[in-house]
Amino acid sequence: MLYPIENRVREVKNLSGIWNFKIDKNNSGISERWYEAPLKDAVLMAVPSSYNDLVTDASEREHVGYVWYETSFIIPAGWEGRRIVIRFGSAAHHAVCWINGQEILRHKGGFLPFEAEITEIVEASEEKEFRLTVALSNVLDWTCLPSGEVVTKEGKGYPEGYHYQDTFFDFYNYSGIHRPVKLYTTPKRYIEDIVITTSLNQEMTRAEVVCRITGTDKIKKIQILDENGLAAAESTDTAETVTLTVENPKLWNPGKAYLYRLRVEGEEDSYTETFGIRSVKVTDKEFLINGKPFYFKGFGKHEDSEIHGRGMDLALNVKDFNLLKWMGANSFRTSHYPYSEELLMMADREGFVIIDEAPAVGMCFWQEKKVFDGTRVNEKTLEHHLDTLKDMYSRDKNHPCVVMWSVANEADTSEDGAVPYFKKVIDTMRSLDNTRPVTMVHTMWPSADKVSQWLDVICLNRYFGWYSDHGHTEVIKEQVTGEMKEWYEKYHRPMIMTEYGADTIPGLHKMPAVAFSEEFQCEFLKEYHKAFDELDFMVGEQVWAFADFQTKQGLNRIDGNKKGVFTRNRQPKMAAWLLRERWTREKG
Ligand code: GCB
Repeated sequence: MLYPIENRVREVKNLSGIWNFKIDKNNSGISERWYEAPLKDAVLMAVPSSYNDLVTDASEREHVGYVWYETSFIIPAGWEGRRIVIRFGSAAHHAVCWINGQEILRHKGGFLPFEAEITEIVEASEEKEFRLTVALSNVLDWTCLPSGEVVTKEGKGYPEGYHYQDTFFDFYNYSGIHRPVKLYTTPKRYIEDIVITTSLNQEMTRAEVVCRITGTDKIKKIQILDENGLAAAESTDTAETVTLTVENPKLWNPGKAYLYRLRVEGEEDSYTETFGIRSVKVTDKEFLINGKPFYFKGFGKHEDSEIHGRGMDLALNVKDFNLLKWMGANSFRTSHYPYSEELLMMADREGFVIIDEAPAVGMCFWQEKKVFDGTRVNEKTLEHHLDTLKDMYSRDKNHPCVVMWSVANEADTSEDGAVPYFKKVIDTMRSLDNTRPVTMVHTMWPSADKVSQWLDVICLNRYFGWYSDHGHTEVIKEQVTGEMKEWYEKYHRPMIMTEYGADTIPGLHKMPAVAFSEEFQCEFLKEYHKAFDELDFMVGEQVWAFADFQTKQGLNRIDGNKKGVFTRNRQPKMAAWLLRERWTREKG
């Protein structure tokens, strides 16, 4: 799947803006065929955004099931004879879309794009307005990623029909059309996809760029352009797969990005894809980018902010990147779902290194309940997981910033049922892409884990001194060291601490430090760092979390998770300076 672009033969119309919106209180809209006529009693809603924090009524914020979106558009006269596609950047979690009452697509999954060709059902005419209706459900069950359960309670003490959406992950189940909705055109014969794979010779003086171009158009010419627009290589080979050679390539490096463009000219269509030339390799103790050891310094993040919820926010992305640079961070993980394409494009340009994570989170009850014994995760979950990996790969494959895939966060990999499940998941990821390492992020302890033999890097989340021995920073160093060594001795893989952090109330100061104070967050992080600095197989540290974020309500969540080094509004806590001091020094 290619990102919609504009050029001589392609146009894009962004439908983002104020749409009509209606909560389907009884979830009866589909059976009552609301899509056949303009929505009645609709209110206004911003697209893209989550709707949850824009409404004023708690029952609307927490509504379980369908909400309806509606807008209208016209097709410009110049689009006559073009192929026309509608594309959603993402919508959480299940979408059904109609144009003038005719169904055009259905999609499951809240974090990746989906599209449908609509050439035959729209026409270019100034007088004709087309009504786009979207029914969007936020229900999560065990066939979804992330998974969830709708809980119903009956009997004494509960109002009739009482139910709510339960989730097993620590972020709010924001819902809505979260990323832009676009109409775009291509010529009738078109370029459907471009897969760019680069490899470098030993001396890094020559790059082979393999381009696989699919679609219905006949390709006439492909060209690699450097940042000055000069051709670095070109070919008129019309085969589906063409290999170009770039002599003395300028490499995409962390913090020092260099981007090439692949311009593909077909008989009718044309598309320009941005890419970078870099190599990624993993040894038993190192993560090498362009042959040099790379140490991940950064965070686990969320797409989350006040008002917008999970809605794409370009200003927020710019602010976050500036804060990351200020701190000397070089990387982040898209915990716990693939972030927007617009954000990855920025990371490509800024030279940020990204661990791209699938939305498989919450598959663990720390052995209180089984997950992989067929009662929860099931065949349909696996099928959807594999489809999601395919879609994630298909969207993100050409981004140089993406250096590793994470197929899941914190699954119970001690269960026997997890073994065939993750074997299939990891194998699928590898068969899609053999140029990037594959990881998954663990909460399991090393002696119990049964799947990491198939991973290239071991990523671990640990909260010693927080969820265990709460408040006791003095145990951290020994516990981190002991456990990291155990993992290393078992698997001999490089390791990244992908989460470590403590909830911190901004402005709460305590001397001596106690939990939740800014001083405590600093002391806590320092103890982890003492351990990291002595372990030669560690290839990174990513603090949990970049900024405070919203979660579901819970006794240990006072208006969300407060482990941010920045507040939700992106103001620094004391720990921001500590990390800046550490990460702007030579080695982390
Ligand atoms: C974790 C999860 C993350 C949570 C974090 C916490 O292990 O991966 O989603 O937010 O712990 O703060 O508890």
